[in-house]
Amino acid sequence: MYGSASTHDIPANAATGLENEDPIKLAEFEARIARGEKIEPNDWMPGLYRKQLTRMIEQHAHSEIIGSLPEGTWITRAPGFRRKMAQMAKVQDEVGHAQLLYSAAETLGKTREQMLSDLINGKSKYSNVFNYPAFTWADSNVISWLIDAGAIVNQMANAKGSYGPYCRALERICAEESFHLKYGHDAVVHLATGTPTQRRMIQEALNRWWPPIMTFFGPSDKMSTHTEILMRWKVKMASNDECRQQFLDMYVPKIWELGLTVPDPKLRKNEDGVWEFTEPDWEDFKRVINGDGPCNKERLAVRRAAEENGAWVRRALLSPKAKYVRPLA
Ligand code: BYC
Repeated sequence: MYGSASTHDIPANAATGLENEDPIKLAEFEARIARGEKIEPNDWMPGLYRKQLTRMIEQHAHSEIIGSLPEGTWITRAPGFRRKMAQMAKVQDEVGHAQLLYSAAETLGKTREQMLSDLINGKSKYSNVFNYPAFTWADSNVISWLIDAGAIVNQMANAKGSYGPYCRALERICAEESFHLKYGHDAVVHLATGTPTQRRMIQEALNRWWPPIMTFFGPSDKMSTHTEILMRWKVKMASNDECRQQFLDMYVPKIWELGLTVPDPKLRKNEDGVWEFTEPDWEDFKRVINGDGPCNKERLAVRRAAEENGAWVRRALLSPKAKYVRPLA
C-alpha cells in the first residue's frame, strides 16, 4: 500500500473518513453521482471527496509543470527549426495544462500558493516518470509519444467523471494531448525508419523508458490505496490496471509495427485478451514517488528557482501601484 507515506492525512481505509458525514446528504450526493450528474464547486460534497479530488488534481497539475522539464531541456537542441517550434509549443501546452488544473483544484478551497509551496517542499507528489533523465533527443520523443499516450488513456476515461471543473479541464487537455501524441509518434517514426544510429538511439530510449511507463498508471489495483473510493465516486473511471491494459493494447502493436522491441521478455497477450508482463519493481516505484528517484532533487530545484526568481513579478503585480498597469487581455 502506497498511502502510508501520504502527506494528505487520508485514512488508509478511505471509507472510514465518512463516518461523520450526514447520511441523508451523503445518500443524495451518491444518488446524483449514480445518475451521472456533475458535482460543481458550490454543491454539497463529503469532506473526503473534496480531499481526495484536491490531492489528485493537485498531483496532476504538478505532473504537468514538472513534466515539462525533461522535454523542455531539448528545445534548444531539437534537430531543426520545425522540430524546435513544435517542441516549444508542446512544452508550453503542458504548462498551460498545469494552469487549468491548478484552477480546477482551487475551486475545492486550496490556494495555488499552498499547492506550489507543497510541491517545492516535497510534500506533494507528481508523476514518477518525470524523475528520470531525458539523455537524448530520442528520450524526449518517447516521452512525447508514449507518456502522452498513457496520459490520454487515463484522462479520456476520467473526463467522464463526476467533478465538473476537473472533467472540463481534462476535455481541453485531451484535445491538446492528441496533437502531442501525433507529434511524438511522427518523431519516433522518423528515428525508427532512419539510419542505423537513429534506430539504435530510439530503441535505447525505449529500453530506458519502458519500466517507468509501466508504473505511470499507478500501483496494481490490489496495492492501490485510493482506487476503491475514487471509483465509487466516479473520480476515477478506470482502475490503474485497466488503464495499463488499455495502454498495452493500443500501443504495443504500434511499437512492434516500427520494428522496435519492448524490453520485457514476458510481454504477451493471452488468449483471453489480457496482457501479461513482468511485474514492475514496486519498491523502486515507491522510492521514486517519495523523493528518491534519479532526478527528484534536480526537478524540485528548478521549480524552487522559478518560484524565487518570479517572486518580484508577483510582488509587483500585488503592489498598490500595479493598478496603473493595464491588465493582460
Ligand atoms: N506517480 O492509490 P493509488 C503528462 C501515488 S502529466 C507518482 O493508486 P490514485 C505529461 C498516489 O498519488 C499527466 N505517484 O493512487 C506532462 C498515492 O500516493 P498518496 C500525469 C503515484 O490517486 C508533461 C499512492 O501512490 N497524469 O501526461 O488512486 C509532459 C497510491 O496510489 C503514481 C496524472 O497525473 C505515479 N505514477 O491513482 C508529458 C493523472 N501512481 O497521494 C506528459 C491523474 C500512484 O497517497 N492522476 N501514485 O501519497 C491519476 O489518475 C491518479 O492519481 C493515479 C494514481 C492513477 C496516478
